[in-house]
Amino acid sequence: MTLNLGETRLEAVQGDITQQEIDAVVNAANSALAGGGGVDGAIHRAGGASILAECRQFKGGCPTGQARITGAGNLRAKKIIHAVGPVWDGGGHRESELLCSAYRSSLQLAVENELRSIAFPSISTGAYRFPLEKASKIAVDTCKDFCSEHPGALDLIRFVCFSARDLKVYSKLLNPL
Ligand code: AR6
Repeated sequence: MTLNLGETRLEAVQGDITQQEIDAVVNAANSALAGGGGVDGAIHRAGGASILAECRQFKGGCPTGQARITGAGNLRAKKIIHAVGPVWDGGGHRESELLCSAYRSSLQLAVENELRSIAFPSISTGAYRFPLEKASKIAVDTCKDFCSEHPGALDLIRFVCFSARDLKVYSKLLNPL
């Protein structure tokens, strides 16, 4: 499913985030930037040890709702943007605001680094248990808002869904009808 917003294409695909040929791949990281399971584990495994070595340069890691950028090691991307989403804790602990901020920080870093295409996993919806319906709406709405505020700054925003079920949810949100 594809949605064109000015010069930026938003698309949802099913796939593996580590296999994307794109300028920036977003990692669903933890605030220690220490590696882990899920997307984080897959990226560090496929990308090689240089990524963790670069992450260690960020003393204090990265606060929830923010993002940091490193090289992409062996991945077919120019850069990795490590975004830290919130752990879902019932919804009353600023989870939505922090998730929005994680997407926004990632997009901002991409633009600052002259990266024109970016692939997101569904941040916080795995180990961090953020409900997918809510999280995907925040993801798409935040990206749409960013595109209206920064027209032409990005060519492509891709949502990489791990499962067919996730793809269905994102596709619905990108369908303008
Ligand atoms: N490609 C695309 N999506 C994937 C992949 C993949 N290779 N692997 C999993 N997903 P998660 P979080 C999906 O847990 O919830 C780590 O330990 C997955 O099905 O990776 O933000 C970190 O170190 C789910 O839909 O990220 C943190 O401690 C989505 O990606 C913590 O987990 C996100 O799941 C972050 O948790």
